[in-house]
Amino acid sequence: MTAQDNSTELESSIVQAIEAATNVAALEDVRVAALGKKGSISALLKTLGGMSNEQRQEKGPVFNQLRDRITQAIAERKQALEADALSAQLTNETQDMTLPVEADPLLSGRIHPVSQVMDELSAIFADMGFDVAEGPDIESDYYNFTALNVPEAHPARQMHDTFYFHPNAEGERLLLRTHTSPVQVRTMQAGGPPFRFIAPGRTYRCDSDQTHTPMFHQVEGLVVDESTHMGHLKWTLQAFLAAFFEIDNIAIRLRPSYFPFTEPSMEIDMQCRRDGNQLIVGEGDDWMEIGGSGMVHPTVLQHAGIDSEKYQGFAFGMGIDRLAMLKYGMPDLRAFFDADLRWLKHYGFVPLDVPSLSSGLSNKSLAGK
Ligand code: 2NM
Repeated sequence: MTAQDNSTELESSIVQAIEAATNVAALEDVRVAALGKKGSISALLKTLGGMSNEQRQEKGPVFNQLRDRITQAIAERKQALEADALSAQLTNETQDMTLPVEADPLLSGRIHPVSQVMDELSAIFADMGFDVAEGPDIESDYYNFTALNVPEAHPARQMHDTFYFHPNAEGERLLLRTHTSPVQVRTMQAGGPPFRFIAPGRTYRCDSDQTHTPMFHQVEGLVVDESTHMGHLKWTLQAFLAAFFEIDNIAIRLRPSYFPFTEPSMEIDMQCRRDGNQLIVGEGDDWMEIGGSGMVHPTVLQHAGIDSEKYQGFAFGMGIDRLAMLKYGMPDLRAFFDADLRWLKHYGFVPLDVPSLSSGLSNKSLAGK
């Protein structure tokens, strides 16, 4: 038999072995048997040394190409096996989320304080007759800015504040919403007045330091009717803050400010007292800023398809992460998103303690166990 015939036969037997390998370990054995130091292809290449110059010039390229083909075939088979293994794993490890809770909830699993506070917010505002509205995290420039009366040259539109995507097929640059206000516009467009709802959710700004994370959570509220006025706004905020901080009364102060989507616009300050490192809400004669608010700008109502001659309303926005820090005494915002199980065990909530106004918002009786 010539060396040529020999190599053809060798190739087909190795290719067969590659195809027969059903896992990465078996394929590795095939690779070592062929390309390893003592492998069959290595042995074939060694025969070049004993050949005449003429023979070697003919067989050299043939053997080397054979080695390259086998190397490639093994790499391809490896990729396919790894893909199969991953999809098998993904199929086998699915969880049936509809199964009832069986394990003792005290054993593991805690509700993140942000989720807890979102549930508390929803319970309080639901009690005041508010619906909960949601919308997409990925937004258009129109819903995030234009519909909200944010001018073209507003600093928030600049790259350093807003996360923009690359332009899509239509040349449109989508973005990660910088506030939940687009949800208000979408919700108003989808229905008709009167409106009374909150929009809690994730928001994104290109900002990262001790007190800012690039992803954070906001709750915004909106009430629109024929005679909604700032007195309603002030009562709503006061009632919300008292319920949230689980106190009888709290003074608030609406301080003149500017937002493009409201006129007039006011910062919301709440009464507090500083005692060393501790902050006590609803007592004392200090103030702490907790959010922004105002009467919805007529232009925003018009973008939302609402007759701004007939209807008016108020809106407000607050940071959920900050509300959580203030209520539950967590000092560092960045730890919220570190996914550190020790932190979650310490600050998290027991899953079956669902906040409600009747059973208590923050039932911490089982926490820390
Ligand atoms: C804030 C402060 C003031 C706001 C306005 C609107 C909308 F869509 F109705 F115009 N939603 N939220 C608003 C107003 C948000 O956050 C600091």
